[in-house]
Amino acid sequence: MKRVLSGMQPSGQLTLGNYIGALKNFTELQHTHDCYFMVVDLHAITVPQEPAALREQSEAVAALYIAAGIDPSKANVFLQSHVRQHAELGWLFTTLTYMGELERMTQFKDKSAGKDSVGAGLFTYPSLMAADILLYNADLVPVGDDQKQHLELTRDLAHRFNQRFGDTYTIPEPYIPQVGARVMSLDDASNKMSKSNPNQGSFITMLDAPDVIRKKISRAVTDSGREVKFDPQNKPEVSNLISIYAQCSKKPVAEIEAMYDGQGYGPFKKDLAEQVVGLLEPIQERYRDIRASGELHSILREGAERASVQAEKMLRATKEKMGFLVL
Ligand code: AQP
Repeated sequence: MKRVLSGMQPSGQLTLGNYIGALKNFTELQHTHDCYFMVVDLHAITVPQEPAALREQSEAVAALYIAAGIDPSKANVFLQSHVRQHAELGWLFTTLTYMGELERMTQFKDKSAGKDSVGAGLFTYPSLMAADILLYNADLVPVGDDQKQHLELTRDLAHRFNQRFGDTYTIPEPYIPQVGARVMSLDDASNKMSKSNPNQGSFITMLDAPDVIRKKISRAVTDSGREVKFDPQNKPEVSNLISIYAQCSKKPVAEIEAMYDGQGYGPFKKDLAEQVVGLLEPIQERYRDIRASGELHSILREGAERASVQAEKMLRATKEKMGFLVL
């Protein structure tokens, strides 16, 4: 069975972008692959987090994984910080990564833009991400389009390690959806939807109440025209909303365009909001049940125990090859 690994940062509430771009794929892959799905809390602290919020969001992300359909008896669900090997292998891979490679990363450029000072961890984040993936010798990594560059670096680092120290790591492949790989922000279609955007109206979270979703979609930026037409070049905002509609309703884009032909944006946005509410409401119900059940901690403990066994094997093999005295 091929192995899958992916994670999401508890740096806020998961968004519809996180769901469409990645989480939805997690739930599909668990039936055919040996899956490891983490909450990457060590990554989240690469930008400042309020401790109580970090703890709450870590639990919320794990509960949303399960509410979205990940079955913890099939897939390993755990927090990154509960498997200590991540931090250790992360350091080893930091020493194998070149400064120039990290300087080229667009996520670092975006997140550090305009800031007087940023933590060194934000810069070395891709080395830790490489370690996360290679620690389990993953074959496949389901991610949104924004993570493609980090995954390329992971592949380069795996090659580099294998060449320098002997064949050890599988070269992982990205698994990026054809449609919905980059859901854009509701207030500015030139930026991707992000959970840490300070403008709450720019994203829909997976836990937003139905009325909040309706309000956010009614206020979503469109253009001065009235044609519901998929044309990302000339109508990026409307095209983004059509993509979301297509993902939620499973209807082809052409059918959506035909449904709203000549009607303007009002009826389209109204129905889009109902589509999103219809997608998220059952997930939210399961989420509340999971949080109330008190089972989350034992699921996470068991997931981390299973993941640690696998992680320790790769860490030992790596250390031996690099010349550490492993007793
Ligand atoms: N807008 C998006 N469209 C499609 N996929 C997306 N992903 C993120 N945003 C979109 C995918 O979701 C997974 C988890 O991402 P992450 O939490 O590790 O960090 P991120 O990519 O930086 O996501 P955010 O929401 O923008 O978080 P913040 O604001 O904290 O940086 C990844 O597979 C990502 O590709």
